[in-house]
Amino acid sequence: MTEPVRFRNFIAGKWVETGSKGTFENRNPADTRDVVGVFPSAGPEEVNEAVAAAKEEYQRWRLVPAPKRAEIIRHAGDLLAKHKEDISRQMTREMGKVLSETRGDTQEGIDTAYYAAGEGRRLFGDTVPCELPNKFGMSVRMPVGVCGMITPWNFPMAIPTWKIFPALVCGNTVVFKPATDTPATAVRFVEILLEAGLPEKAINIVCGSGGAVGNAIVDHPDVPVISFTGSTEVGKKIATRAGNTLKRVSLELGGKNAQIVMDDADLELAVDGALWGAFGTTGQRCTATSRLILHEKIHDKFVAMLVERAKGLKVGNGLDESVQVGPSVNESQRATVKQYVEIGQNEDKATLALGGKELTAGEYAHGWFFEPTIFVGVKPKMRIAQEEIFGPVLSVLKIGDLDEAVRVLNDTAYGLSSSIYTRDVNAAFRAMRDIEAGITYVNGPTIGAEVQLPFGGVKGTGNGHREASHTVLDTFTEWKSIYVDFSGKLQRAQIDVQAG
Ligand code: UN1
Repeated sequence: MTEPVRFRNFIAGKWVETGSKGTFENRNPADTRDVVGVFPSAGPEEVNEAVAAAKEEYQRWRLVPAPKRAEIIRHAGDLLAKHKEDISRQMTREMGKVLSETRGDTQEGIDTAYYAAGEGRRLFGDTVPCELPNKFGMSVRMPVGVCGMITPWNFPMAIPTWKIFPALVCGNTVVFKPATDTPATAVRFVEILLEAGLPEKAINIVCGSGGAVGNAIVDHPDVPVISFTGSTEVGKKIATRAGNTLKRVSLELGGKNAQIVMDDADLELAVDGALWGAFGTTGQRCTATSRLILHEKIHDKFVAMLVERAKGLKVGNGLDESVQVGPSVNESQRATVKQYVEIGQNEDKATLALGGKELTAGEYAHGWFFEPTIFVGVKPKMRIAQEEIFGPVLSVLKIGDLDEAVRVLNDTAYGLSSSIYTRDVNAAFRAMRDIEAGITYVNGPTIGAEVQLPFGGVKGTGNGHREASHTVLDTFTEWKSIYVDFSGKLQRAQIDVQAG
């Protein structure tokens, strides 16, 4: 046995191997005999050090012209592109999704780099006329300071880049806590930022648990912004805690996304969409299709087509290019999936049309595999139609018309992504208007958002912020209104002056 690779945190410009809370191991979910690395487990001491360094650097970085800051981000994009294959392979080893998807994840990071770099020459504000003569008014975006970034394991490269690239272009500095399931990809990302020329103290990575590192970042008085992607439960705790120091908190939380298939839809196309939406990334996307809402006229035919296709999905180690569905990320995630299948059968009394079991024999013996699973006969109030499962489990519901489809789709605590398959343009436009979600696809699955459009959701999915697009800038900048009076005398606004 070779010694596992030891990874380090990067704090206050130095790589540090030790953690005040010891170390933690990261294992390959497709084969847990494979140790991806050993990581320092940090705590509040390291967070304090990281925040102090980021705060100091902020005073220099904010004065670097935005186009210069953006050049570094563009270069980071070039480096991500150069190392795309290695990064993606390590990501598959670390969290299990198939290679074609980890390549897509890295590509999303590259796209985000170039998009954010373009902002270096925009960061638009307004110029507006003033009430008084010889006076000029404008609004400008100012950086906020040290940003605390707490990121999940399901998009280990894309999601950190969604937050960190725009924050840096805006002139902020960063303290980054990645998920403990995907620290290797996060460390690689930090190495790339440094290689691209980012000042050392502008980025700090502090690996460790949510309780020790995450809370210390959230509580820190010198961190004015938190950007978090993860579960609704944790998001609520973060927002509540962060209220004590009046932080701005951008939350990207859970989903219970649905695909509607109307009776006039192209069924082959809709089956392709449902398969990809439900079982891509092993259902571990916040945009995953976890409900399928079928028109009664096509319900039985569609279920038969879908089950047939889902049966053929190849489950396995994502490093094998022929595999389509990887493992759950860890033991507890697979246990959650199993628990929901039991709820579906015993409590909800839905009908299992496919799957439902852990895969444990032969090549699956050392990983967290689960069969692609489909429930039919699901009713809107059942737990498997309401609660986020984050695994390869699809709940199928039957409806009679578009109004009912939209009502059922909206009847959850979440509102991230949604989809409708129809060839009726009127139905499509009504759905686009009436669906309560941050993202709606017409004739496409619920996954696959592009970086130039706002990403986020309504209700329990978030708190009104949007990542990606130019909308992300609202999280990482403060508006400042500037008035320049060039009249050479005191001019008083809001004081009535008699005409003449
Ligand atoms: C997520 O699941 O947290 O839209 C992000 C998509 C991807 C991003 C998903 N571009 O499916």
